[in-house]
Amino acid sequence: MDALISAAKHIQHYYLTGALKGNLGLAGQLNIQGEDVLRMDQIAQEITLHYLRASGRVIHAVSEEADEIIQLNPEGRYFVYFDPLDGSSNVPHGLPVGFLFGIAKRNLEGPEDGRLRAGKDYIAAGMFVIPTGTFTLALKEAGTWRFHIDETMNFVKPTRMILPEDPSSWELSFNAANAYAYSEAIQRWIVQNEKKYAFRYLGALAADFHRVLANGGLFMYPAIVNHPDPKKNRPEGKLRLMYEGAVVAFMCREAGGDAVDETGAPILEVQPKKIHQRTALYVGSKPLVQDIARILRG
Ligand code: AFP
Repeated sequence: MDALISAAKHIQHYYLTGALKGNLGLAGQLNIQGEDVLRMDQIAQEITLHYLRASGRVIHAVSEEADEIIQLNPEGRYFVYFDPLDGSSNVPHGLPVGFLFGIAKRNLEGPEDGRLRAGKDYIAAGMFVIPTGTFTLALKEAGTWRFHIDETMNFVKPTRMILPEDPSSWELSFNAANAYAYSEAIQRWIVQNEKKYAFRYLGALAADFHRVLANGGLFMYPAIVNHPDPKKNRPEGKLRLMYEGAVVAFMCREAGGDAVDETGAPILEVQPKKIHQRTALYVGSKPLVQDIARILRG
């Protein structure tokens, strides 16, 4: 955890000062000094790997930014699955991005085969919303907690997050511009429910889920199945299972909520077959997720 917290603080520093240094551009651009601009997500990746490697505690890591599993220390105790800078379309604007992670522990009872873990086998999952200085951490069977950064750059004052039962604060969060391409069943659900709740969408999973966790409601990124150009359909969903879907599903479960995929199956039960596996995602207050799950199961 210390390694991840140090990495997040370091990334936050770069992000806050990045606009001044011209670091918030795209790779391949030049800044005003004519130097190559390193993409923020590449910087975030390097920072995170530095701290994970230095900790000596991590056997291997899976990152959004790497094609293969990153082998670190075979003698380590943990597996870390992370996306150090999620929501990159917000970067040029200096708006919130996420650093999402899930942690699993090696088998301590026998040989360890290094297999990819499903969300139900994570021991912790969390997210930093950068550069807001908020950190949400869920520990297995110990709840979901939100911290705020103080003037000494420490994450302090944990508050337990429990999804509110009263629907008056609930929000819906999804990319409304895609709704025409969702399945007919999900389109019908939206028409029946959208007027009951407020609608919010920032385009960065950590920031959008941060709100849903506090206010209740539903974040969804459904499968795209009705695009007029069938090549643009995403029947498997857009978000990544190991370091997006399972991470928020884990935090949500510990806060009393639920999460399912496009088949209505619990996200935490899905066994990843490959590191960058995609998933559709419906996550948030139990009554809404279970209502959707019933529809998805048909
Ligand atoms: P990027 O990191 O590629 O911008 O994707 C962010 C993300 O994976 C997730 O954080 C958002 O919830 C989702 O994609 C937003 O996707 P749309 O831009 O299609 O709404």
